[in-house]
Parts: sequence; C-alpha cells; structure tokens
Amino acid sequence: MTPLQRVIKENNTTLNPIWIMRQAGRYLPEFREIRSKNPDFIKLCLNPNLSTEITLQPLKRFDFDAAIIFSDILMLPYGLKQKVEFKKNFGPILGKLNLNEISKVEEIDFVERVQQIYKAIKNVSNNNILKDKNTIGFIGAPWTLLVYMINQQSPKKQLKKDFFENKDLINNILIIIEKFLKIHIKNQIDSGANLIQIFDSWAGLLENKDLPYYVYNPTFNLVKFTQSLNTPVICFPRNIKDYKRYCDFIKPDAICIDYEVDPLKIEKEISIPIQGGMDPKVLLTDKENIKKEATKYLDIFKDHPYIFNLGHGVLPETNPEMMEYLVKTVKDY
Ligand code: 1CP
Repeated sequence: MTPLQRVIKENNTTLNPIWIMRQAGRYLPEFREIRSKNPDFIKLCLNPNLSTEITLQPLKRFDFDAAIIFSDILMLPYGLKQKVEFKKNFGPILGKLNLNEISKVEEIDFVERVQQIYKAIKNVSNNNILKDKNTIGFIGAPWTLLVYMINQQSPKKQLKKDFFENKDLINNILIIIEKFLKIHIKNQIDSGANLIQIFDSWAGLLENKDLPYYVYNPTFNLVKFTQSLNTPVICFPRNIKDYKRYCDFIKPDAICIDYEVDPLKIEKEISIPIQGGMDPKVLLTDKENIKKEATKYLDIFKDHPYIFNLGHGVLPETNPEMMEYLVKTVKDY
C-alpha cells in the first residue's frame, strides 16, 4: 500500500504523506516555459505528452507522495460542448449555457472530447516515478461546476443576482452534471487514477438551508459511486461553514480543509483522515516561519491520520526552493 492509502484505509498516523494542490503549475519555471509556448490552455490539457510531462514535473523536483493529473475541473463543461476559454489575467470564460444542446450530448461524444485526459492518466500512472505513490484524478463538485456553467465566469466573491432564477434549468443541469461526472470518474479510475479528489471551491457561497440540495445530496451520490469502484475519495468543500456536518452527511474517505478553519476544532470534531490546512501565503515568507507553521499542523494532527497539503492551491509567486524546504520539513518531522 502507498503512504496515502495507509493513512486513508488504515488510519496510519506516523507517515504524514504530502502532496500539494496545484503542485503542477505556475510556480515552476519548467511549467511556465511549456505554458508560454501553448497559449491555449484547453489544448494543453488535451495534449497527453505535455500534460503527462507537466504532471510529473513536481515529482522530479520534490518527494511528493502523489501526482495530481494536469487538467481542469472545467473540462467537464468543455466535454459537454459548452464553450470554455481561459483568458490571461482574468480566468475562465464560458459560453452561454444551452440546455437543449447539452441534453443532446451522449456519453461517446463526451468521452471522445476528453479522452486525451485519460491517455495522460495512463502515461502518468505507468511511470516508474509513481511506484509506491498515488495518481490522483479529480472532478469539480456539481455545485461548483453549476456555478461556473451558469455564471459563465468566476463568481469571485458573489453570484449574479438572478443566479437561482431559472430553477428548471438548474435542476436539469444538475442531473446532467452528475451523470457525466460519474462517467468522468469511472474513466479516470479505469485509466489508472487510484484516488479521487472532489473540489467544491464555491461551497462557501451557499446558505445552510441550500446545502442539502446543491452540495450534500449530489456530492454524496458521487462519493458513493467512487467508493463502489473501490477507490477512496477526498472532498474539499472550501470555506464551508460546518465541516463536521458535511462529513457526517457525505462520508468521504478523507476531508481537505481550508486555511480559515481552526485546525484544533477540526481535530476534535472530525474522526476521519484529514488533509491540508496550511495557508499557501506561508510559503511566501521565510524558512523559519515555514517550519513553524508546518510543525503547527503536524503537531495538532500527530495522533490523527493526516495528509500534509495546503489549505488552497500553491500561489504562482511561490519560490520552488521554499516548496523543497516544506517537503523536507514534513518528511523530517
Ligand atoms: O497557466 C494558466 O494560466 C492556467 C492556470 C491553471 C492551472 C495550472 C488553471 C486555470 N487550471 C490549472 C490546473 C488545475 N486546476 C489542476 C491540476 C493541476 C494541479 O493541481 O497540480 C486542478 C486540480 C485544478 C482545479 C480547479 N480549476 C479548481 C478547483 C481548485 C481551486 O483552485 O479552487 C477550480 C476552481 C478551477 C477553475 C480554474 N481553472 C483555472 C483557473 C485560474 C481557475 C480558477 C478561476 C477562479 O478563480 O474562479
């Protein structure tokens, strides 16, 4: 078993494996070099040779315990033929959502549009560097994908005023999203992903009363589906107010926490394996502070199954040398 599997399946508390959200990305000069020659982000995600290379870049530098496949949660709307573009210094821009068009997309059309991702997962998981390590596949949670698909861009702090207006559209789209997420999860697992992370980046935008419909129920279905394929799931409902209630409802194999929650409170309330927490901005400071902050999390979770990660993606301005120091600190703990 890999170190991550030993934490997740056996509740091991001595290993402290580490991987980092957005570990394949802009803080690495070798990524920026490939990116500068490939201005179309979607095309880059669909180039299996390059996406394999990008996925493996951080593992060549650092002793991470997992690779996360270089792709994006928005490849789902792309696979459903909604237009998706990434504009420099702005983020994703999606085309207008057309229920009629999306309803016509069949499984084989979807798989054909995204199958290069599965090819990259095959390449990555077969690479020797991943011996005794995990290949992490991922999806966006239905709620977060609904947000991008209806809002057509990042909600940043809030949703459009009329976001919830067309309930009929929302209900239908949620059913379609769930159906294709299951297809996407199954294909990633069949290609070699042995752990799935579900990113619900905008879970924090909802009021409590709306959580069962938009977050708990659809995410629970996907967690159950993934577990039925004998694959563990980590959920990251970023900025959700009540992580315990989320875990009680959804029952993921592990829960990833953001940097705004109190890790002491989480440790007391939640018994399943925990991942993440440290503020990515810590990596912009100095080694002494990195050691202090990383040790804080490792101390709090020393008797708890714990996977080291950050409480959000690594920032593009991070110096790779600081990442190296973080990995060393965690491994030497
Ligand atoms: O070079 C660039 O400009 C592209 C930047 C970039 C990268 C490196 C985007 C655009 N996506 C990715 C890769 C990515 N995205 C990965 C794989 C690499 C890795 O983790 O090492 C993963 C897991 C994601 C997941 C993702 N995409 C999320 C969930 C996590 C999170 O950050 O909250 C979300 C919300 C997205 C949408 C997205 N894609 C890209 C951007 C800039 C965004 C966020 C836009 C926003 O703020 O709303």
